[in-house]
Amino acid sequence: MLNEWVQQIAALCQPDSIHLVTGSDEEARMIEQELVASKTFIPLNPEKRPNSFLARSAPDDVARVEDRTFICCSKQEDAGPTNNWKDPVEMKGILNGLFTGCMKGRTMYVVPFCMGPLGSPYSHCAVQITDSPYVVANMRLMTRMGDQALKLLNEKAFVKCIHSVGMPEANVPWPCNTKNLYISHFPESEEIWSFGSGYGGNALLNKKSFALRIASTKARREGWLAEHMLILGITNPEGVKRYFAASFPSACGKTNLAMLTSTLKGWKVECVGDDIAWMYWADDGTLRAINPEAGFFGVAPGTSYDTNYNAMKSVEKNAIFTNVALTDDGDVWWEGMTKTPPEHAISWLGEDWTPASGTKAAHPNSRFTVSSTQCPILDPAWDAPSGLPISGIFFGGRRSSTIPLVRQALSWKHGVFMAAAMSSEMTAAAKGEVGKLRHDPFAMLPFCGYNMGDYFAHWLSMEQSGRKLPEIFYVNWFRKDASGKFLWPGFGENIRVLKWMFEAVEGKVNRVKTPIGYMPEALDLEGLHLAPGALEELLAVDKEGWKKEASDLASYFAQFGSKLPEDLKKETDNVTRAVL
Ligand code: GTP
Ligand code: SPV
Ligand code: MN
Repeated sequence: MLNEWVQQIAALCQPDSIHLVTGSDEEARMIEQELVASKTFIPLNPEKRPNSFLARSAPDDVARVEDRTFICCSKQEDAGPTNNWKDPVEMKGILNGLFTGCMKGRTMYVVPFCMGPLGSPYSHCAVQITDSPYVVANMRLMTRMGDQALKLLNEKAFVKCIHSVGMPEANVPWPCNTKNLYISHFPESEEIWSFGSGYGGNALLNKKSFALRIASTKARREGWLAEHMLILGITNPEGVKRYFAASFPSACGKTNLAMLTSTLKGWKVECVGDDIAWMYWADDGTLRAINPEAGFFGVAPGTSYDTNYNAMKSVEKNAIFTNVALTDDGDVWWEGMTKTPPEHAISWLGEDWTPASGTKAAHPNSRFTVSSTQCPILDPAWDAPSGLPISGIFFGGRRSSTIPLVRQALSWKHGVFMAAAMSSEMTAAAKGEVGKLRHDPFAMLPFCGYNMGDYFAHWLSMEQSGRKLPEIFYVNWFRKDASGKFLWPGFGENIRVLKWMFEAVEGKVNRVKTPIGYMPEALDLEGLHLAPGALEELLAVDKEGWKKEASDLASYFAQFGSKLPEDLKKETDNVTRAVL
């Protein structure tokens, strides 16, 4: 089956050669050398950062492109108002034209990969065909790929991912074709066709394209959840451990939270995953989560030994860096990595840079790629085939006003409403206007492979008798004061909020009921010095803000028409009434 399909794609793309990727170390070294020869990879100083490389993308291929991302299902209604829809037959016609001969003069790599622990009943297999060795090198760190995955394919159906940078014969460091971008998903035939970009989620089809867009449609059919969520374990001073999953939009804090270094004595966080969770209902009624990935593709800027010690330790060797700056001693640097910037560096654009340049040395969406196994606080059970039981789920966006530091949902329905009502200030993770507030339900706006109204209904349908529903919370680390400074210190101090949620799950009552959910009566702030009045502001119910929030939400929800579940209409009315 695999062979036939590979031959068929090869006949279309006309590569010079075909390379079935095994995942061996020798093969990895060979691909790295090839990438160095083509100047895609700059080897870093082995004394500073062994076996690590820097890649610089084309200046216009730096992030996900949501306006060129398509869901191609037979009925437009199934894609819904928040996705770009194209008729599958029409899209296949366009793609056939673009892919014809698109790999001439290049090698076509065939990458079998497994999302989720090998041998887990919850894992799913796929194969990505790509003409980008950079993609292969990244997938080696981020997925379980090569021979180990090929063995699992057998006769089982696999998701078909086809990717081309769209630049045949090219011998440039970063081939791409950004005039002809198509990141297209066919949920009905479980295919992904991506053309023109070599960057991140546009090209690493294992991640958002498969593990979220295609997987979310599978999950809907089969009664499980494929979510843009980190998974972490929290252990309290008594040694009790609980797992939480949490959803924030792109570049809003998942990797940082998943690797948190606790500032509270006796409390410990361990990392299961930093971006995607697949969750299933087990026979005992618990919700269990696996991390389908095997590595991190994390935001570099802002990452330092102070803010995210464990990420910095993770990338000390065997890492790929994309679009960060190169220091004079052959190491990497990005904004926020050290308090004092280097006196000179080569910017992500390959130009001389000094602190006086007035430009960013690293692109705001520059990233590191590294295997999960290099994370010092990787949970010992991160790879468990049966997944880990989830006690709580929380959501949060980047909101400078209105949304409090933390609150707990009044019920499952209310929790689904809170998540559906999420909005967040846009970041550099996707092409668009950074800082602009937009609705991003469940942090899945760019990643839901079907109608968002149906997705809300799917979440509501999780509430069934015999199930131990996780508690739902909503957080916001990003409130700002009048001068634009963050009111909450964030990072390791977020443990204080995690502690409150952990104890809420255990039934310790330390909360007050408000129109927008339960809020803490008190938080453990020992040893923390907040600005006077900051806590009050962080935990206030801003009536004026919420009035605006509610009316804006009603008009946002209106676009889903009859697809908007009645329960969410009711919840909107409840909040509106309560805050008025
Ligand atoms: P994706 O990989 O795009 O899905 O992003 P993510 O959700 O994993 O975000 P990440 O943890 O990489 O954080 C993105 C940016 O937010 C980084 O620059 C962080 O330094 C910053 N950040 C993360 N957590 C906090 C926090 O608690 N407070 C503040 N102020 N900034 C934070
Ligand atoms: C995100 O944008 O949410 C990411 C990075 O995690 S990417 O893989 O490019 O989607
Ligand atoms: Mn993400």
